[in-house]
Amino acid sequence: MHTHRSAPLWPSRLYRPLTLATMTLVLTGCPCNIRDADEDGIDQCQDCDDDNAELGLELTLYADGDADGYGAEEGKKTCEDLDGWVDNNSDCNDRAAEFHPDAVETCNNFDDNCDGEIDEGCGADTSGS
Ligand SMILES: [Ca+2]
Ligand SMILES: [Ca+2]
Ligand SMILES: [Ca+2]
Ligand SMILES: [Ca+2]
Repeated sequence: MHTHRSAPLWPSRLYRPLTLATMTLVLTGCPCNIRDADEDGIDQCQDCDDDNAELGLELTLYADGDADGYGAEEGKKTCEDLDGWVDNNSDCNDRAAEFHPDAVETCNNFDDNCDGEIDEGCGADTSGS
C-alpha cells in the first residue's frame, strides 16, 4: 500500500534564499565599499583607525624572546609594530638565539634549524641503544 504525496514536506515559502548583498555581509562582516576617510589606502573595514593614516591594517605579531628575528607561537593582533615582536612564528626555540630557521644544523642534539629534525646529516644516529 503506498500513498502518493504531491505536497512537499515543508512549504516552499519558508525557504528564502539569501540575497547576494546579505551573503557578502555575512561573509565579510562588513560592507566594504566604505570610503577610506584617512586616505591611507586601507578601507574602513580593514583599517585599525580610519581617522589616523599612521594606523592601517591589523597585524599579527609574535613575541621574539631571544631577538633572533623569529617569533614564537602565540600571536597577537595589534595595530602598530611593537619592539620585540615580529611578524612570523617560525622560531622553534625562542629562548636561544642560535636556534632558528636560518641556523646551520650542528651535531649538538638540538634542532638548530627548526626543521623538526635533530642533527640531520650528522651521520650515525646516536639515539637509542
Ligand atoms: Ca626568537
Ligand atoms: Ca631562537
Ligand atoms: Ca634540524
Ligand atoms: Ca642540531
